[in-house]
Amino acid sequence: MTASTQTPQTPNATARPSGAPDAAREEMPAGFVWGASTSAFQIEGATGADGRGPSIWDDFCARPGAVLGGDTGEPGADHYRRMDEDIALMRELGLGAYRFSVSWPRVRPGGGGPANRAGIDFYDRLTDALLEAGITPWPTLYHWDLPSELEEAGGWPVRDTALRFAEYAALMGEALGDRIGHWTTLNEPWCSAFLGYAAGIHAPGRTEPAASLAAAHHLMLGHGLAARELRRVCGAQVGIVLNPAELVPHRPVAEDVDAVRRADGVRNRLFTGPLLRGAYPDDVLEDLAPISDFSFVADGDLETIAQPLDFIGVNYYFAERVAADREAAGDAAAEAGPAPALVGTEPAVLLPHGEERTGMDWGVDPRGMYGVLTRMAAEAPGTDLYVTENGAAYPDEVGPDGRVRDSERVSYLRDHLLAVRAAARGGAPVRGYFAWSLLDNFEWAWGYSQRFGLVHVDFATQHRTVKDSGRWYAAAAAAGAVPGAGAAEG
Ligand code: IFM
Repeated sequence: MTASTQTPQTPNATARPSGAPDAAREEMPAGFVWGASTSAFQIEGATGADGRGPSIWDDFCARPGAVLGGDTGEPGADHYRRMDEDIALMRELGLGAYRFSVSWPRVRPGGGGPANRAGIDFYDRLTDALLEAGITPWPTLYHWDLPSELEEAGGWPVRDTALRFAEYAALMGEALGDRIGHWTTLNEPWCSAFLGYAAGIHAPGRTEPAASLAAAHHLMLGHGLAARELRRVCGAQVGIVLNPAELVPHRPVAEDVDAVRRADGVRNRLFTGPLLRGAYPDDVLEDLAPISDFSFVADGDLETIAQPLDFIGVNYYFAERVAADREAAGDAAAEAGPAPALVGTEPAVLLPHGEERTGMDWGVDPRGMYGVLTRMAAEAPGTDLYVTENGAAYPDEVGPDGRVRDSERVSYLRDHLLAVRAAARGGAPVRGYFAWSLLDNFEWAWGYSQRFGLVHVDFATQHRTVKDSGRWYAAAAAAGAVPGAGAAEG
């Protein structure tokens, strides 16, 4: 099957699809990178191919009730076998860069031990094919698929996992480093630590608050060690991808404002403290003292974690309101997320923010994008920022005419890109934007029920159809601008 040929218009500067930048367009800064992101477990499929080992997500999917509909990493978007078709789609969309993740269990199946040449070859071919297509490859080393053997040995709560991660980083640096300009170590370590080891709603599905804090520390230690290894073997730019939370008090009262401080401590400052300043914030250590004494922090760890960052990746989807407790949240309490994800901040509850909701029931609030970028710019002065993920899930369908009219996604992307532009104009050094996601894919505990792609994937046939949002994004990228006003149309 070839990349979608059904789209009635191929975007270019003269023939723009509806909703594309026009006279009211708003230009992005010169040199701005327009990309799209994916991750290995979410799109590759081929979980048993060519010597790939099992990961914690394969194991989690096999647990009854863990993933909606019993969905698994198969078939994904079958990208492992359709890489060429997908690169053709990226060209069709005019992407300047493609952010993908390397599957650790594909290239080093046991986490430690021997490398798997066939797995490395896949990323080698992907890198070459992207470069040949004029698309800059942006690999992420860890997007949540820890090799099962390492979880059996204790997982991220155990220091050894960070050491194995650094070895794996060196392996990939040696394999691809001559062609990679930007590496990212971890994707959203907050999710790995707290959704995986405290809330238990992501792999490995553990509900151990103390272990989740050790996991957060060892993830960051792994980042620091990996950054050193990458610089040693290939000297490329190295960054990390965070998902900073934009938190607002539910009510303008002292209790909710303090609940924001506590939630911000675990969601944001637990990571930015060590990464940017080489220290855990005092109030966070105090809030978390009943759970952990942080004795897992060894001499020298904080210096290792605070490696200089060439850039920071920022993933933003939605903002949240914080209420001091369920009583303070009132009727909204019914909407609260899973309490264990708020390790150390209970009884505070997080609530969706914004009138409009996406398919994930996430609130739509582009001001939060402006907020996280300007805050990160202030906290890490002089460090380049990239929006490494942003997007929305909607229940897209291919119409009888072969089109996917996803005007809500067009609006979402437009409004968030305008917020990015406002942050850049305000002085935040935002150098690029990667839409999440290139393809519809496996949305973790939600299985295949949520579609984030610019490109629709029929998971039964693997047929790809560029959505209206994909054509809109292509036109925006070609123009280097986003519409300034006007409703998005299908
Ligand atoms: O699909 C995920 C991605 O893997 C990490 N960031 C958020 C996305 C949407 O939930």
